[in-house]
Amino acid sequence: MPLVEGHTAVECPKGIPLWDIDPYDEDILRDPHEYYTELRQKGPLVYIPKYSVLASGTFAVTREIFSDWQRFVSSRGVGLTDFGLVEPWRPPSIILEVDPPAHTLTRAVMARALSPKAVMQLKEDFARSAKDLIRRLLDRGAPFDAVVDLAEAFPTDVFPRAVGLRERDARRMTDYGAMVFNALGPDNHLRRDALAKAADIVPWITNQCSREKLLPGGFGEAIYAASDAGEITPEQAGMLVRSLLSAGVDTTVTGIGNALWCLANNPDQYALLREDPSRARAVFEEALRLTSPVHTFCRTAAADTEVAGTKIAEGTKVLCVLGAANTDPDHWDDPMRFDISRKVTGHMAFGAGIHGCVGQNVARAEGEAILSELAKAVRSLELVGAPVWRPNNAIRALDKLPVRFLAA
Ligand code: HEM
Ligand code: OVM
Repeated sequence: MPLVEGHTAVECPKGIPLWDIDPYDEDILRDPHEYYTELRQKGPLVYIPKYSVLASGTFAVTREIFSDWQRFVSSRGVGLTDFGLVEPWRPPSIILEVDPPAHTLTRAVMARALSPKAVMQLKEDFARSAKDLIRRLLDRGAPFDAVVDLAEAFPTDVFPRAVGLRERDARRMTDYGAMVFNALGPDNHLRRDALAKAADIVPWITNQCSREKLLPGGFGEAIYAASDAGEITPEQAGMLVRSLLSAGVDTTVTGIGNALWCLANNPDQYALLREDPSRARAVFEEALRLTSPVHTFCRTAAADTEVAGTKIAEGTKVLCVLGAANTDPDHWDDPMRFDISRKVTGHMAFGAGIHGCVGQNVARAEGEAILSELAKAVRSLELVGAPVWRPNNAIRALDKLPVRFLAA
């Protein structure tokens, strides 16, 4: 069987549309909503010949595929490469890129390290850091780029401390996330340019995952405690710390940046947040739904199967377009509206099923901390230039968000 983008080439299944589009075109990655709409309108599954994949954009079918780890596996990679056929660019994640039974234990260890109690203990530190950062931005008194100076600055301050990293390098941390997510896409410029930085970044990241680099009291030590208890090996503990550094920085940077973009564009909703800063959690959640920081993850069909009446051949890669599912009008009322009062539970920005984001409470704690301190200290946030999006094969993130703060 010939390969396309590292997976088995498949024919267009009978009865579904063939769509000549490149979902990884940089213009689409910057502004995906027309693509999302057309994808859903064509039906629950479409065939994209350029990459020889299926794509799913309706809420119902995307959730069905994500919830069925037996038919739609992660162990063959959650990007376009089929790990059963082509060697991946780095050793696979032992939590994201495995299926049960291997997944069960590593997931349990990670879930314990990131438990609600562990997250609760961080709240004070997150709030203090958020307050200081907003105060410094107000004191500057001039417009600034909310991507670099706020969305990146906050998680790259609090998250390394939460993990217990002795060393800090904000640039390598965010670039590693961008690399991991770009690597999920096809062999395009984005992927190549990102992977060109691997020689500089990967050894640094690997080094931070060793036990000697971790301070007591953080997520890292909690993971190594499981190796002391004989549940996992020390090598596996290091790999789980690598997962934190892969998944825990660029995602929250993007979520916070996108939430600021939503608020800057919707002053009426910002006014609601200012009235009651405890709405910060709802603001963050609705921003995640509307902007889906991780726009796409793939699954691979483990055997011949059928979804929504379509026959799917073993080895088929399916693009699960979370951004499209989260704005499906068949599931959401007025989906393009940023409405912090809507019932947003069940959105797919954190995925669904057994791989659903294990760090979601950490992400929410960060979002809540920064947005509630913002609401308390900033009367208005004004756009002073056009926002610019930064294309990435799996992340929908801003590159620039020029804003001005007025003190409350
Ligand atoms: C899994 C999104 C923050 C760690 C996932 C998945 C999504 C996601 C969609 C599902 C992957 C799949 O099913 O293939 C996000 C978003 C975040 C965020 C949008 C921020 C707004 C975090 C943070 C951490 C984290 C802060 C670490 C503290 C992980 C890990 C997995 C995961 C380890 C793999 C879980 C598994 O496979 O069982 N995330 N995430 N994430 N996330 Fe997050
Ligand atoms: C990992 C990981 C987990 C979630 C997301 C992610 C693609 C990586 O375990 O390395 O980014």
